[in-house]
Amino acid sequence: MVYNGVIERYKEYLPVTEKTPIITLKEGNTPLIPASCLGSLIGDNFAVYLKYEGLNPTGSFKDRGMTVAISKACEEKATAVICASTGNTSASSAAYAAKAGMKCFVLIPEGAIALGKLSQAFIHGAVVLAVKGNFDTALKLAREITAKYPVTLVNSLNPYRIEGQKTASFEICDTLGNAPDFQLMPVGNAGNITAYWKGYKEYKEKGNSTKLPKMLGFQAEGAAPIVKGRPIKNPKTIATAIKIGNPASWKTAVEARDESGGLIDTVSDDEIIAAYKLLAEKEGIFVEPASAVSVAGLIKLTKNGYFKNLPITAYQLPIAIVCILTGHGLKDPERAIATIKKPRVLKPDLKVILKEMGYY
Ligand code: AN7
Repeated sequence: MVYNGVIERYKEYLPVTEKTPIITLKEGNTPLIPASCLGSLIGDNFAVYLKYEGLNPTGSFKDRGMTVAISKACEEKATAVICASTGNTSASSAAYAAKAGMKCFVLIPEGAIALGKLSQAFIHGAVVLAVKGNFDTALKLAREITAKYPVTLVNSLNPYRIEGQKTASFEICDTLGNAPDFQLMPVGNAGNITAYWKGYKEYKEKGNSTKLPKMLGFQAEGAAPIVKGRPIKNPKTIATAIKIGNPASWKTAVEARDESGGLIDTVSDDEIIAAYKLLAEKEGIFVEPASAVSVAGLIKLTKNGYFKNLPITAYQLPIAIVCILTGHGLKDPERAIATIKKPRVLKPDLKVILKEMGYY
């Protein structure tokens, strides 16, 4: 069967009708990859999977929400959209707006966007407005603009974004045959954890799964408002995608945590980089730093004994753990280059090269 994107696949769960023009780049249907190396780290009773959302059309999970937000904007005859963004939302909105023939404005915090994301917004023809300030400042401005002018906000405050993003939880259930026992993910503006939790609950209500996962969210130590219980004025982390000090969906993230019996914790930048390298070197998966947060969280909880102390008999084995990898590594090539040793430049001499390879 031809795959036509998340709206067609899950339309009975989405706020669309026959009248909705479907603007799609065939997002979704991303692989759930068994992580053998990470699995062995935790123990025999566990199976770890990676939901590789970096394989969406613009390289991040945002496309799931954007197809619904832009399709509905189109249905409502909008001609322009705007978002504030740490990068991925701007890339996605620019691409989907281009497909829909709409104007796209993006407000970005000056100097804080990874190169790949910025290039996407530019090449898709968005009007890129760099603001002196952080993401939270940019989002406030975007909200003010959309309250007064005929421009549709496509940040995750737009409920259609959440609706689209919840399809990732449906895919996980469809692939595993049930919901996982634990789901780990990064938390920035907190729309995605809100979307997954909504999706898991709806799928269970419809009888498509019999359980709900514990939602385990992670923020970067220097940008952890939910963990600290207060907004952070100057958030700091190398994971620029989640450098957010006052998440818009704070309340619903806390609900997801508490209703599921999960947690929201921090990981340090060093832990993020270690997980980033481990994913690339041991699992063959290149993600951006914010996405490595899920795996950094998994390693942290494993070290803390979180999984060791579980009442194993209460579970159907193996216990399924899913880490969400939200964005592709090529989004932030500069971070990858900064993380590795620079290659030495060699003479074009066979002996010299073979020596470097360890064969001579
Ligand atoms: C790769 O693009 O907020 O908790 O403006 O790009 O739903 O915000 C991006 C967020 C995780 C956090 N991983 O998701 C934006 C933006 C990646 C991201 C998140 C983002 P939310």
